[in-house]
Amino acid sequence: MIADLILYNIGTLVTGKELEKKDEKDMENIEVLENGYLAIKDGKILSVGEGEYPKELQNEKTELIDVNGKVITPGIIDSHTHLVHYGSRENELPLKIKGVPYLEILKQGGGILSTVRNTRKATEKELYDKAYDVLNRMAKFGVTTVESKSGYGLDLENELKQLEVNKKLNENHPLDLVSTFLGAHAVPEEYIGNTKGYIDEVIKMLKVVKEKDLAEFCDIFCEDSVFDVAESRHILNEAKKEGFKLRIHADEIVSLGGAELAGEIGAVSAEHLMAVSDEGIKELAKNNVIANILPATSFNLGKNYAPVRKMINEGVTVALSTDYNPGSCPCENIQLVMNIASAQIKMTPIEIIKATTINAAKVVCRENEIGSLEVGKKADLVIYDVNNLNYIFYNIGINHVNDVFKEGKQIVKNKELCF
Ligand code: IZC
Ligand code: ZN
Repeated sequence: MIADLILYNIGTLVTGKELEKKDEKDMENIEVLENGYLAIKDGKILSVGEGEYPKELQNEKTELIDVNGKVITPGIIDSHTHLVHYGSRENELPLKIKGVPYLEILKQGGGILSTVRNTRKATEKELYDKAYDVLNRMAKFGVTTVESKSGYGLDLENELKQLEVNKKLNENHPLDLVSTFLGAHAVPEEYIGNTKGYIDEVIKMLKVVKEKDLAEFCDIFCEDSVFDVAESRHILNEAKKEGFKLRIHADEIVSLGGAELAGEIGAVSAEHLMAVSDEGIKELAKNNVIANILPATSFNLGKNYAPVRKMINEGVTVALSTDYNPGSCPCENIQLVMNIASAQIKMTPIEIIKATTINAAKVVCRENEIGSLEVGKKADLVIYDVNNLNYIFYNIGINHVNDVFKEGKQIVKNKELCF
């Protein structure tokens, strides 16, 4: 077969293909090729290898790109974001700096509830335009797939409005979106003191969201003074009955047992885990729940990092994402997350690439399509303007991505969007 595009002279080609683990705690088990090539046809990987590319893949129509010894990885997957929302919360910054806790600001009617007020007032177009710009910037940082949650409507009309925006962005923007219903993100103002009443509403919303096919996952903010473990179990069980895949904001601030619940209920992933217990880590490992770690949130809240090395030692599958949201983590930059993971969590470059590619693909249940550069998968890839992988983690705080291809089409060229 003849390729549409061949990239050759790739100094370091992290294909992300999973190799057998050396032992249970090995998280560097992905393939890295030296002097590699990649051939692409119809948006998919046709051939990948080391050395000279096979000449039979090429004819006069094949586009050739000399990568000049630079580094390529699979497209980065940001598998936890609150992308679609309106307004911002910098007015809370002085409170945060003075030490007022995140959950206290929420209790006072700020935090998530402030974003809910703004999101309810916003039109679908306003939400769409704001999120579209963010996706553009995420693409420049090397991201090719984004998970996006609702959770700032907290009533049927406005949750659907957010999810419709997810759908339209997925249709119109080159990046792929994976949609999550997070109706149980907080108890809205009109239900304060009547959590049970709101949970009944969420369960009604689940059915409508499913009928309209607007979300694949159901998520919940299982947290002190938000939804407790019993309430979370109840909502997630109902979601499971409706056919949603499950994920949980678990043990972010207070150790409530969210990780244990994720294991018990068969969630795909548990997110945050800054306050996870040792027992919780064991449950994640035993039940193959992915730990989706969001270290820019720890950084921004000035809190501790999730015990990732402990999780890796216990054999837990670890992913990394931004948690982009208007409150705890207004960070669109996955490379900052990767830098923090290296400097603060002591993950190695290869572990971090694994956590943001194939493991993140598992968080969104797309590991058969994306997350590694293997024959038949989508040609989502990133070219970095560096000569070796370590450099990305050494020279921190700048964008090392030079070019991005989504399904074989170039969407970032020389650091600028080109679609
Ligand atoms: O808007 O504060 N943690 N949800 C759970 C968030 C952070 C988003 C927000
Ligand atoms: Zn979140």
